[in-house]
Amino acid sequence: METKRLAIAWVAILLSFLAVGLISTHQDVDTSELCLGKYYFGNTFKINWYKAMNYCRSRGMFLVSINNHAQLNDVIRCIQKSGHLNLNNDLDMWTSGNDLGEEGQFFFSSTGERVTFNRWDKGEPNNARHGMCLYENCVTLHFKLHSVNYTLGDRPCGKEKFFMCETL
Ligand SMILES: [Ca+2]
Ligand SMILES: [Ca+2]
Repeated sequence: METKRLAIAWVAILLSFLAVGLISTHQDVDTSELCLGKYYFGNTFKINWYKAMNYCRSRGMFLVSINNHAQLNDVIRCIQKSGHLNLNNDLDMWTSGNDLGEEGQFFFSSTGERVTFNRWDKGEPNNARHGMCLYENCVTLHFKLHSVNYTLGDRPCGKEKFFMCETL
């Protein structure tokens, strides 16, 4: 009797593992459709930073983190490949960088890494004030033709912008 109960318990455990396996398979990203098998450039609609985080997670991905030159070069390749800059002179795109946890302490929330890549635009991050008590706590990658060359800056998190997701 005891053995039978144990067997049933084991089967139940096995089935639950299988179920979890099926669910995670379902959420797996089709990397063949991604730029460099890794990046999704969200340049068809603008959303605020929080929604960009949710959007990437809902696709089994993460809001992009750019913490070294290799990562930046891949991101730039994907932006160029999209043709976005053929039609637009500038781009301000959400990354997962933010100082929401503590003012002035910037982390990429998708990886948990501190922002160590010194790619800040001149005068950034400046935690600029917008209105009564709204400051800048979320990080974009910024490009502007003939002036800003893919640099980081802090912006108000509620502002709607393009974004990029990545697989980790
Ligand atoms: Ca800030
Ligand atoms: Ca700023």
